[in-house]
Amino acid sequence: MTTFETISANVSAGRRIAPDEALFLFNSNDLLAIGELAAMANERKNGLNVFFNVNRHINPTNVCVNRCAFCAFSRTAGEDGAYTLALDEICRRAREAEGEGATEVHIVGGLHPDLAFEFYEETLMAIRHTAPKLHIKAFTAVEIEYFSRISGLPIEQVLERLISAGLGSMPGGGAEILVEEVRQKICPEKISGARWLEIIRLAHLAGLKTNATMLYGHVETASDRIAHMEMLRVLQDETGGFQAFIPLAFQAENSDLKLDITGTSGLDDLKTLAIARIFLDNFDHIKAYWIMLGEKIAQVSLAFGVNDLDGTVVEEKIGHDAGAKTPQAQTKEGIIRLIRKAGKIPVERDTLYHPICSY
Ligand code: V47
Ligand code: SF4
Repeated sequence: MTTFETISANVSAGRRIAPDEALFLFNSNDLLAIGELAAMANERKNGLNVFFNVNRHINPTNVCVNRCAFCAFSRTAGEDGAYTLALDEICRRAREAEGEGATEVHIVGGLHPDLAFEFYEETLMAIRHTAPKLHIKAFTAVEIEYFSRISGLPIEQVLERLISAGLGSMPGGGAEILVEEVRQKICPEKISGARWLEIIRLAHLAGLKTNATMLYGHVETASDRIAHMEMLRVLQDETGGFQAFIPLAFQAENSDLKLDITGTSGLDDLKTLAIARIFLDNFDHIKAYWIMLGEKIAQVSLAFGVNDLDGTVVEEKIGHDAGAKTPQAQTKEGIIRLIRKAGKIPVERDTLYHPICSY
């Protein structure tokens, strides 16, 4: 029989916990006990170090043919508020980021009906030319699949060409909840969960590191969250290509999902991050994205198994179009302060988790 004591014994001994044990934790409200287990699992991997990076997000376009029901960021071409940045403007932002000490640019956008695959290659090449010190983390598995469709090239060739053009790694977006029944409700036009996993698998085989996200706090159940994490854990066993797992707290404003909620609760946020740390024993990093969590919950999460705080960001559209009340940027000093005041050691990292400097 599963009890908290049997789970605790497994985690203490460094044994992997089973999906039904994760469900037991989701059904428990003993947040502090769950947090203590997660903190133990994290300290074993990372000690007191908490990573952060100095980065800038750029969303080249919000025009998207998918129009996922949860997404308040996307627009149809020609609609009020639709935008597409010129290549010059993308480069200007990248150059500015590099000048301000960023080491990474994070680029994701909508699936534009009229831009050719070559535009994305040119974007990478132009950034590499204009801001050569920046690592380019760009394009979700959903975008990669779209590039394959619009170019007629197989996924392997799309990845190869993007890598040649300067792609350094991929973010973890587009995963949402990988369970098909949930996807049909929140993003029926999006690639299936199985296809998302397959593209990430091919990216890992091509030598790219990626992250994995989980959009939670909408129609999904605790079992769906566990099934999602289980699929990631299986793929990670095979490829080892995931760096960080990032739960994304759903921001409910301006979404077409008619839900009776205004957002996730602090208790659910912390429990989800802590259970992720315990369950995903083969992931080195659990990242708190303060944009969606709020700075205070993100800071408290450092005592609940989290070891990475993302990031300086500078300009954020996806969460803020959906009502996020956080600022759009953090200074490096602000992040260092949040981590220090949580009793941890701030470590600036590059995208691939090489330490740059401890504070
Ligand atoms: O895929 C969209 C999510 C993702 C909403 O890999 C929403 O380092 C909450 O993936 N409420 C894009 N989330 C952002 C993303 C990301 C962010 C930070 C770091 C990394 C990384 C990746 O944003 C989308 C979708 O899952 N999203 N709408 C919303 N209303
Ligand atoms: Fe498009 Fe991504 Fe928004 Fe879905 S979540 S509508 S794919 S931008």
